[in-house]
Amino acid sequence: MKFNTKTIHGGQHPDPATGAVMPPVYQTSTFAQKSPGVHGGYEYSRAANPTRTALENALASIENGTRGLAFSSGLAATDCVLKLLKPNDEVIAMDDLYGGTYRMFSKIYQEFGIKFHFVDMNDLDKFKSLINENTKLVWVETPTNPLMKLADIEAIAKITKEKNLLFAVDNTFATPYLQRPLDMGADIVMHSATKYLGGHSDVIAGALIVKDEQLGEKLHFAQFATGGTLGPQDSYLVLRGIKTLHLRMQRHCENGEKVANFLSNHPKVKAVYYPGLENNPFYHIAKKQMQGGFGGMVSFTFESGKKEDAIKFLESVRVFTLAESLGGVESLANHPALMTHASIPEDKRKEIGITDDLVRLSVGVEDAEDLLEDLRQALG
Ligand code: P1T
Repeated sequence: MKFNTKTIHGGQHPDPATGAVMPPVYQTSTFAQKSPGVHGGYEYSRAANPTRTALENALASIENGTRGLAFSSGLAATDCVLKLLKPNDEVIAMDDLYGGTYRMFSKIYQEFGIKFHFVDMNDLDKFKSLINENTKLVWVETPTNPLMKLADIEAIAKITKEKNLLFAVDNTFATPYLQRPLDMGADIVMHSATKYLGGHSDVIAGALIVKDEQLGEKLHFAQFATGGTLGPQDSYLVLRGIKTLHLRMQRHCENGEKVANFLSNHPKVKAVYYPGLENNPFYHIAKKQMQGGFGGMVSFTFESGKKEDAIKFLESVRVFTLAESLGGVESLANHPALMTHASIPEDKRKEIGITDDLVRLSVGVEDAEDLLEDLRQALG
């Protein structure tokens, strides 16, 4: 099956009881047993629920994995991976990450005795120099949130395989429509399904997908034992979102390119961060590992370098909505330093380039002319 067909049919079957084409929302916490321990595969919804199973099968299908797991949020999915580690283990992570992921690593798991190194994964020598006998996990976002940096998944996977390390890729920004990390050698794909997979800004959800069945079993055990599972109604919403992922992503990419080009030619704009621009330092990696476009996320800074200009712009947008999150059909605008990445200390933010005049746009699927006109008036 090809990708677009998989978004609709991957791992899906009509409901065996009624023939319903969409899976019913099995809004139940528990399942009747014939005799103690004798049941039809479902006993308690924290362990498994048929609506969540339908979503998990779809997730595995679109990422070319063997097992998908659905969580109550993207951070719950990340948290589950960290539960594979023990005190004194070390993690090497991309230096640019969603603020909440950085917060979990540095404020929660560091306290449990796990050591984190944050590094630009494009410097493979630096990355290799940090690997030691305690290193267990490598964590990257590509493209990163919010600076749209890319990491070469194949090149990193070659090293992690050699050194026997787990390699997880947060594929939230690209989605499997553009890039399938498991096919490039990653061990775990993570999603904030709140974003493009759900696609309609109406649900908080997360996902993990793996190829290795044993690893899938370990992650499922950690999820079941600690409880961050997705409810049936929310599972249904994400599953419904996935069915139009390919259609939405196509338009997100078209509009993203138009917005990036518009901003690149605007006199008030200094830098535009979008991997689809030919002068972008990550363009060659994007061409290699992303197929079908470059996504709908665009960040930019102001020629003036002033925070006030970014705030004025964000207060002036009308079609874009000033809000956290991304990946829904509607366009959103965000100020990372004050909003999504405020949990990263100011000196760290400055060090990696999250300046106070940085604005991040999640370009939606509206008519591009309306989006460009909105940007024109807000910049004006
Ligand atoms: O919000 P949640 O579903 O828990 O997902 C966390 C998360 C993980 N990874 C990436 C790349 C993300 O962007 C996020 C959530 N991000 C936002 C809410 C945001 O506005 O950037």
